[in-house]
Amino acid sequence: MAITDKNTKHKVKTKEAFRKAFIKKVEEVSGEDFSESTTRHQYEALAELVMEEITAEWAVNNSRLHKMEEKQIYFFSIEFLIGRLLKAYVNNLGWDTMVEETLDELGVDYEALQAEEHDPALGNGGLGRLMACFLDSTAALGFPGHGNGIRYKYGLFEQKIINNEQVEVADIWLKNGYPFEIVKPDKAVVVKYNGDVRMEEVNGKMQFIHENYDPVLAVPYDIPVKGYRNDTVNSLRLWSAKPVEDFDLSTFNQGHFLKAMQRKSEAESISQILYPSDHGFEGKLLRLKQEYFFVCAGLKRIVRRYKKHNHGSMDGFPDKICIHINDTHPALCVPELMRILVDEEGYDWDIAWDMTIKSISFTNHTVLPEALEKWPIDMVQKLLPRVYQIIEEINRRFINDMNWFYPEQVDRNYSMAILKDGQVHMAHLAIIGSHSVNGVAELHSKILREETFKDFYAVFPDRFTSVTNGVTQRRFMMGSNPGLKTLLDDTIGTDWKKPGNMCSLEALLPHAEDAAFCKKLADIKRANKERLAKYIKETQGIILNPDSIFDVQVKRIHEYKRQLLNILHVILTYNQLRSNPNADIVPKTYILAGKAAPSYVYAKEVIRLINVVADRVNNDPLVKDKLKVVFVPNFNVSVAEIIYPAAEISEQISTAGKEASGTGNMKFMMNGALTLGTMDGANVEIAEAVGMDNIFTFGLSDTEVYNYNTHGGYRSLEVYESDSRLQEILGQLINGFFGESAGFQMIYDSLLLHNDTYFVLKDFAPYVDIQDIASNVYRDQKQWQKMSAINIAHSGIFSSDRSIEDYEKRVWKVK
Ligand code: HBZ
Repeated sequence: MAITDKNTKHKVKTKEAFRKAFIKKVEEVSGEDFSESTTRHQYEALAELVMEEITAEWAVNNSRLHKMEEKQIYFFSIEFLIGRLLKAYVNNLGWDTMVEETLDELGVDYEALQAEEHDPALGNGGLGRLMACFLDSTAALGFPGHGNGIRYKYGLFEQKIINNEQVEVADIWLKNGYPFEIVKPDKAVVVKYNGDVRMEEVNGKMQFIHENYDPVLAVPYDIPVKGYRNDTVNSLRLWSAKPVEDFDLSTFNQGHFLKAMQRKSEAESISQILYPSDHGFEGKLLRLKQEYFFVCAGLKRIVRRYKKHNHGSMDGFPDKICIHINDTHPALCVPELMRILVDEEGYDWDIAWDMTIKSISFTNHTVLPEALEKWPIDMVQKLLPRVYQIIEEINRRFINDMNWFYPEQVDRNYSMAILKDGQVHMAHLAIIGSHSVNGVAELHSKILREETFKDFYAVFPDRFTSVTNGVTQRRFMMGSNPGLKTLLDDTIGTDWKKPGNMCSLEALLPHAEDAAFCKKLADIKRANKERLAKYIKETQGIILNPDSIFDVQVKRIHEYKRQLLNILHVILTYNQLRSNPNADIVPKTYILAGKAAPSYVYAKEVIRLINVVADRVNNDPLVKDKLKVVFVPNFNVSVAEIIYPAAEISEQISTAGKEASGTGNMKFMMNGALTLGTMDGANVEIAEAVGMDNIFTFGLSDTEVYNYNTHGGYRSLEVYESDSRLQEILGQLINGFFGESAGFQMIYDSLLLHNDTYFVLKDFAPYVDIQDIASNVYRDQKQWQKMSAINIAHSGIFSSDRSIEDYEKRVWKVK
């Protein structure tokens, strides 16, 4: 039942209709009178009403899709970190005021109701969250674009901090059901693993027969992606693995019950768990199965739909379909599409290859060598025998062509092979099989061209492009910072909220000089800080001083992101305050959060250090109110939405050249925080946008880091020996200062014995200096608020609407 006024063409949601429908729905889901209902029932009722409204529009969109009038974009990604959806749906439907007012009148706590939704953690961090922002923007701009991934039974672990250490707890996100998905068993497909391939002549043509394989059923669950106040509803399709038959009956009948059950659990294990590492490649067979699983299932449905529309033919496929692969996890799209075109559709190799390249585009998200996917050849060959043969043929032809065109560069040619050193190089496969390769910020794309993929760039210069990331302002600004949204509406009108129009925020610039406007901006920040302080008090029992600067670093814990640099500086401040408790310093609260991969021992040590320092500092009466340190456990999208609006300093302090883009930096900026960071990733573009006077930058440049690294690194011991502050701090890490059992030898050794790979000590002094400068600017609140306003005014280009428009123009060319 859609809540509509039947007399008008447009859907009109009246408050009264909504109120009645809501009460009725609560009574239906609870079986009780409304007055007896729980928050859970109220959540379920609102979720159902929202879904009823959206699915009606979804059906219309899907039938449009079947007609293939427009080119369709498919995002293939092993992660989609979508966050809670209820409020986003309500806002995108334009129901927000109606819902807020009605619930208020009914005495229903809307925030508590929203908190009933389990935040689906189907991603690790940046790469997965980017996909969610892109889906939101694609729908907001009215483009037909859909996600294709895996419906993990367990998402990213829940992080608890026990005795200062990270403890991982399973994330059972589906335990109470999930109201925003629709399972489509009729659209299930079979994915084939293992087995043998043989050739057979059929009607005078050689055919490849794949037999004795292990079949797994891929069942799609669709989640609607509703555009902001328009009539677009796209889909996020997540695949769940099931055994083809629940029991292998023949085995079962022979009494081999355990074997039958084993097959079932082997099939189900494919979509059981999200791998919790965000920048590491582990090479596990199960992960390879996952990669082929969503690639094979996704392509099957796309091809089936296309052929249905195109009278059974795949001709013209690249004119209507873009397959966009999010890093290399879906790179098997290249051989799988070739397999479909050559083996199943009977195209000649060259034609099929041309179609494949034209259909596929590839985004790289990191230059860290440990994240590069390289699968052992024998693993791929055994698991995917026919796909492997095709990879071999792609590789053979590629090397042949290269040796033909560049006979004098045979070594270089072989270094670009897909198959070498006994491994399948997935990035090479992705580049060779795509028409477009992009990095996610200007600097990152430059590093791809000049270092990581420089040989490929020399051969395919036209394939390389750059699209700077963006984030959806509808979740991270309008949704999470309603005070700021209202202030902007009142100051410059509401047009900035229109999809694709966020750059019109520049109209704020003249107001940056206006004391009354800046006062309002400061009041909003203050209220957001109080909201965060309340959350931290309730969840951790720590009391924050909202008059202190909120200095925030929230992101995955990784050596290259240098949370260590941050905490070493906190220790320095603590030491300074201990020796002079009356020092005239601007009170500061350091807020950190983030998960470490469970097997990443060093990152977990950093978490322990942060928590140990926090314990010590927060319990020392000497520094009371001047210095606080909080590690917020279980950082996820919902926690992020409370933190970003409350931040005043955004810490973006990665070793230059390592952070491909960063997207948290953008979320902070659009909420008025000032960036304190290195010239890395998209920080460089933030600096360009706001001007060097409105950002705090420090540290080595990417070129300096590169030069050190190509000359064997730098001597961290020299820096240590010349800086007494570092000597004291590093000494404290190992001399029992933080308690008998709280030594940090591993961190100490990494900095001094192993030569400080991430240049923490090298950047320490400039970091301390820039922190001092930032604190001093904060003393001048007028200046600070002006800088904050300028940051907001220039944040428009970091909307994912802009990113999607860039992809459209540079890569997909949908129009
Ligand atoms: O992707 C992140 C980048 O670190 C971040 O700078 C960027 O903003 C974001 C979105 O583009 N990357 C990841 O989250 N993960 C990976 O890049 C990755 C790549 C290959 C793997 C595992 C992780 O095997």
